[in-house]
Amino acid sequence: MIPFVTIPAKARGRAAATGTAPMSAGRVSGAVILSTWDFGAAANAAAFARLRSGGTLIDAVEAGGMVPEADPTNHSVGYAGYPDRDGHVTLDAVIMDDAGGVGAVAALENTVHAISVARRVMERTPHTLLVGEGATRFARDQGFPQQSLLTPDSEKAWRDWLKTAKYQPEANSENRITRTPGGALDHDTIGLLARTADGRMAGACTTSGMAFKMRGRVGDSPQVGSGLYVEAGVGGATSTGLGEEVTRVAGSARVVASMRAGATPQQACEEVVRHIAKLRGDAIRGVQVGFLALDTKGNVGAFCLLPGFTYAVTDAQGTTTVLKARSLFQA
Ligand code: SD4
Repeated sequence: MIPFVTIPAKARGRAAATGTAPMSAGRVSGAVILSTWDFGAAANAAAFARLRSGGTLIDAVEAGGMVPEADPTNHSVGYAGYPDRDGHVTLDAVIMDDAGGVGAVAALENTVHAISVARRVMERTPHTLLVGEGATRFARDQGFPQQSLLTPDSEKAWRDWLKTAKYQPEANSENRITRTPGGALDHDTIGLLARTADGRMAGACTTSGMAFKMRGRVGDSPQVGSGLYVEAGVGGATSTGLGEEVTRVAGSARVVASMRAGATPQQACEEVVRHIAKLRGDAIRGVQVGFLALDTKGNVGAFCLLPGFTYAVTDAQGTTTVLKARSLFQA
């Protein structure tokens, strides 16, 4: 892991390095908050603030996920997410604690805070996952406001894509837009893991999924064991990148299983990435997949296929460091 930038006053906004919003001092004993990408720094700040004000771990990871969901400059989570190939923005999210609590939504529409709807699924239904029209109806029933998620920017990107791709389903189409395979704009789902001094943990993962996907496509993010997994006494893991490659191997559950068997979080992340590479061979050329892991002692792991995956770690003092994950392949 390569130190990238340290942010003692927690950052707000998309780029951690440019964050300026200071927060009052205060520590949360034993806290570690870990999230995907540099914009995770702002999410971590919100999660840390929630813990510091007496919130639970679930309150914290929900608060963290809500930050990129509301960010109009983030085109892969929540509001302003890139739409599917028919022009509908559909959101996927999951939230999970280490006591068997799980809630998720997939293909949710017209609702900014998918992570909060996922939490309601966990807390107010006997189910763990609601999808599509049913998820959207549940969001309305629960009082979440109806709002179009498509913005002029995301609509323009979709219309440009339609001209070139001619409506053909395509994995990894983000690379057409960013031209930086592996980087922050290539599949920038947010996955968060949080831990407190007592070794308890929770996690959240929220995304608008693959840009210009087929209608109805759901990736790894809302699927327990793929985009997120948390287990009491062991730790948690979350993923980002091309979801199909994670789902194929139930990636986050595999990371946690490795840790359960004695691997460190770093070893566990490396094992699953190497497994995907071996399993898929040429099929994953130019594809980004990244994993983060956190064990109950607060040790962190990160590994990915391609260079460019960054992540944010916040400690008990509330200091956030953005790091570059090591990758299996060079550019
Ligand atoms: C998914 N991992 O749906 C998520 C988000 C993403 O391109 O990276 N999309 O596959």
